[in-house]
Amino acid sequence: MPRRPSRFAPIAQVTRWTSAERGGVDLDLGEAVARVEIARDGAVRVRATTGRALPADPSEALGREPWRASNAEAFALEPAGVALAFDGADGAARVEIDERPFAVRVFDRSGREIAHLLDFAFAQDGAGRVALRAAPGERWFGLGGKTGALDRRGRSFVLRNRDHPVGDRVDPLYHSIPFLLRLANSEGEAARADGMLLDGCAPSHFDVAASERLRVVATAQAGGIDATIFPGPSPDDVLRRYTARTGRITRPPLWALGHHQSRWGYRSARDVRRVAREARRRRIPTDAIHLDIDYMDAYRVFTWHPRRFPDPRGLLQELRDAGFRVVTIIDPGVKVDERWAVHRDGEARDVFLRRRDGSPYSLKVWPRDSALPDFGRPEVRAWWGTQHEPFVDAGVAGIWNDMNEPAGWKRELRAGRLILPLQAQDLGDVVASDPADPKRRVSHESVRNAYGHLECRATHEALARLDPERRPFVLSRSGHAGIQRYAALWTGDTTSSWSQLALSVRMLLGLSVSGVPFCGADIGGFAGWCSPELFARWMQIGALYPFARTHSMWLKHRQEPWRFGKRVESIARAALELRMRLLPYLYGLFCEAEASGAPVWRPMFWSNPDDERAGAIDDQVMLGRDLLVAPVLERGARERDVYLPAGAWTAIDDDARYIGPRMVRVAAPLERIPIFARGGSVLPMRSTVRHVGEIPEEPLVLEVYPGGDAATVVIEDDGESPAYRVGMEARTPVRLRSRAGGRLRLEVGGREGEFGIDTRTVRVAVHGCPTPNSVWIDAVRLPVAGRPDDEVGAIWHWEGGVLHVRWTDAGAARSLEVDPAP
Ligand code: MIG
Repeated sequence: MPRRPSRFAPIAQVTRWTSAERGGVDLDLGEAVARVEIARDGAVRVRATTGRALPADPSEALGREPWRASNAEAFALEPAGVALAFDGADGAARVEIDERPFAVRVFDRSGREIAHLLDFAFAQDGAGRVALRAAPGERWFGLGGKTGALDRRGRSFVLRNRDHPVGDRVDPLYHSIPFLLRLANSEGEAARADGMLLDGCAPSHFDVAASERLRVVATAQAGGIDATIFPGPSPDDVLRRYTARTGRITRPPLWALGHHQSRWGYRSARDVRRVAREARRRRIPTDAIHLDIDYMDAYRVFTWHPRRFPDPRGLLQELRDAGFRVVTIIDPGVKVDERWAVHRDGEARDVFLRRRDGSPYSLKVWPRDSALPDFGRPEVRAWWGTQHEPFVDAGVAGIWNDMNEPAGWKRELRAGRLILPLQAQDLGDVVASDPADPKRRVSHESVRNAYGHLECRATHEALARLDPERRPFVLSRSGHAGIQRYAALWTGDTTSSWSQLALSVRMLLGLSVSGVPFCGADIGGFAGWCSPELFARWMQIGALYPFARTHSMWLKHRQEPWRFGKRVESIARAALELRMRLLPYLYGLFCEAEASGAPVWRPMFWSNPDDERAGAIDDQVMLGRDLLVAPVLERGARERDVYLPAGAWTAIDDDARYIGPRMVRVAAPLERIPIFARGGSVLPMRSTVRHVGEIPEEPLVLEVYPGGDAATVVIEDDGESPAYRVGMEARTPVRLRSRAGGRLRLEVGGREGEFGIDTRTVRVAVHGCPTPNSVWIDAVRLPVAGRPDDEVGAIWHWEGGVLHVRWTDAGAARSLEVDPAP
């Protein structure tokens, strides 16, 4: 909606301050008030607004976790000002408030300034603005999946959820995450990271040192200023604190980590069956099939087309038997249709958004005129959730929430199946419930960015309620800070182009550092024509997206992995088989995200914040701590330069070893995506399967890359239910001690936890291992190729630089020692 620019009046000074309870200080700013608080983990929240009412606590972005107040006490500073300090086991911060002009400075435990907020200003229409100092040399990341370079510095961004095709420079797009992660490298000091959330579900604007080189200016269109500073010093620390506030993902069901096959245009049950059959016949690992809007009856949500999908329950059962889960799309728009129960019921319960004058509101979406639920009210969310019951009951495994910016149009053209939106419609005069205070009606615009988030909340909570034995899976296009609690995000309508393949990597890294670990882009690109080569390259990296879904638009050619010829089909198979083999490692990363907020995809600077070269790289990805992925993103390229940070790195396909930091040029024939394992790592893997429900031939393989020490925990559970939360999981601690050319020791601890695992064979593969002199298990020297039923239950053999040890695993602790040849 075109808005008149707000007229800002600056805040001059603090006229009075008083200690607030629970570790804060209240400031009287004349026309405005502010409160500054320190949480027990060192996060600092600065709220300021005109009028008397501070922005609500908790806001919708925030988890249900209450603010963990510290006992910081305010004290006067000489000659003027006020300070607040706290130092505890989980964190520390000191805040100094300048009285004239009003400014807030935040210092971390070591006394370094990590934020300097100044130039607070407010407008009569409720808008608020604040500036942050940006020192030279700092990099600023975040704001979700924005286009352009991963480092946001030097550009301005709008955060207003919008349905618009992805373009290399398009802004804004579907989701809005007003969170920035700053990385400061200063001469002679260790690098440090910190973060800032500008909370609020009103649209906002970020000028990231674009108009002024040393200043980031954040403007919120409504709700005043609600900024929280999250101290580091490491990027992991920042995300741990940020997600302690905005919430974390819970473990997805294991099938959701498999490959999803989707297309706008799976028009009938027959079509879907055919896709499923082909995937199995061709051994293309696939766990889920998505049904786009085609399955519905005249695009009415929660319906099935009676002729094209006559027996959904039967279809879903049949697919389930073949190892596929089905995810159905649900748009928020409810067809305005007096003869249809869902709409009638919604009307009767007054769940839909209305115009300011109280009249019903509708906009055009696929089912023509549609009404939009007012998700800010808990009873509306509950009503929406209830609509899912027949779907869950029929066996639908997950829900895909599209069009939830929300999107719709004013005018359209229809010709057969073709619907051409002509003019986007904004919800200009629509009123919505304020999610932070549902009794209050506010303009939709002022809470717009939370719309899709709230829909996903309704959906996630409904799935958890309707089927408590299963973990919910929700996929969303729109989102807000905190969306990770409810849904995975995908990047929307991309085009099949090389530049958008590269862009997808940056967008997903952007989302990852913004607290959304479960994210993906349409493999192959949504619109446009995808060449076989592009598909092969897209699949190679797409199979390593945290969320891996092949999807495309109905007007284009079919884009299943077998549509591009035999060669590309086997490339796709290999890529997805690698994903299947990596599943234990990948699942471990999701468990980590649940426990600490750490992203699954990490930019190169993540574990190397001091390495300035790493900070500038956004065409490589760390999949967790130990795998460096260098996708090929250029047409025709058959080699690429890879930046390897300090340490030893081993290519996982040919075991070639490199020592970083250095740039290396590696071969990348079409069949290859260069991937390197960190020296000093143990990757839990398994043999491939066609879907995660299948029992792998080798359930656990520990791939060991010597060259340093490592500690990890292999986590296994039923992959399906939330029972892990009450202890139904198995945790196996693994430690590696290894030095170049020296003796290697791998300690696999005894299995802990309630989740039972049948006795099985575990294989350990030690890469880059010279012919061993001797191999010891639990201090017993093993004969070469002994029998599996030997007393220690272990055998070994050596082949091509890799030592393989197999043992019987009944959950007891084991240690492996390898003595290199003299
Ligand atoms: O305006 O449901 O981004 O993935 O296939 C198009 C049809 C509506 C947009 C989604 C896309 C989906 C499509 N939807």
